[in-house]
Amino acid sequence: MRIVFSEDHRKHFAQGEVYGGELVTPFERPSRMEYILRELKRRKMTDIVPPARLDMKAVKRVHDAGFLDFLRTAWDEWQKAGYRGEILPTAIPNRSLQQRIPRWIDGKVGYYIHSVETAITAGTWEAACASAAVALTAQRLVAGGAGAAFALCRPPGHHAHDDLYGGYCFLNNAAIAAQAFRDQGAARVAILDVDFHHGNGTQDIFYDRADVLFCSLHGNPEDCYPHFLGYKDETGKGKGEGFNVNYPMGPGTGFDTWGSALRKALARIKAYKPDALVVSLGVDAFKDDPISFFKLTSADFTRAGEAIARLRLPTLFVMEGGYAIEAIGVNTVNVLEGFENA
Ligand code: FKS
Ligand code: ZN
Repeated sequence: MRIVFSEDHRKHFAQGEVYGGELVTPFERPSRMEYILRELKRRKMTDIVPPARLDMKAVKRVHDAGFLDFLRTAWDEWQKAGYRGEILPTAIPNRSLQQRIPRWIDGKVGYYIHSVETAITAGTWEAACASAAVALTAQRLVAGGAGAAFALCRPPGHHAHDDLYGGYCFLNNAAIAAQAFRDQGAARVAILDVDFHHGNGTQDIFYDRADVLFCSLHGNPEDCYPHFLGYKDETGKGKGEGFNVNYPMGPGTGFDTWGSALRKALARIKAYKPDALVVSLGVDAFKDDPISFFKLTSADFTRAGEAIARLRLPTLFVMEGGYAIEAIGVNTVNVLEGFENA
């Protein structure tokens, strides 16, 4: 399988994540990529290429222009304000407050963020752009007939909305790639999100559209992040009614339950007859993941890859989460190998 990867992911490494009232070293850290690359090498999956230059027009198909300006200039404005730390919000325009975009940087941070664990630092914009370029380059390979490709993206993307960041995500790599398939002639695109966390950003971006089907397997939002989206009764709106499918599952869920949700999602995708499939591939459904509560084993990830392969669709895998870092390589590559060997 062709793999696309950029070392520029390293430019995003915040020192702090807000977790349980502390500032801890972020779970989403650069070394995650090293574990995945090491395992790819060990299994002789060495067809790894760097991304082409980022096509910003493709990013603008999904993201709001003001949001992109904000991400690009936030660090400079934060410096100019004289702040010494990383960018974290103070006030957020929840419920009864005005939804206007303020002039001052603190106001803009609050306006464009949805989850405060995620800090922006000096290289965040460049790293996020490199990650989107990785997704778009791998998307081109699949559109060009490669059959499948793996976009080894970092930072991840599925929690980013058109104009909101958070949950370690800035640009929605999977959504940008799905939209690129559409813009290059695919009539219908399906997105399968198997990350432990609901892909709230991806859902929201395509919620009122029938040309992109979104199916997500994740922890029940009543029990875990992102808390405020990902319920079963969110089925799409307007033309998009019926084209959003959530499979929330509770603490302790193992492959018996998860695998049958996967089968249902795959059946829904098959019935949709998409021209391409984008898989938001997080491996935090793993039993030892430090911030999740599913119980998948490493072998289960191979089975998931095999099941996805049975759709026989042009498939783009886009890396999302996974924080049990000694196992992240094995689990990720198991999905890819399961897919290839099916
Ligand atoms: C747990 C706190 C959880 C945020 C979790 C973000 C998850 C990110 C992800 C992604 F794929 F985007 F990286 N805090 N007590 O894994 O979904
Ligand atoms: Zn996740």
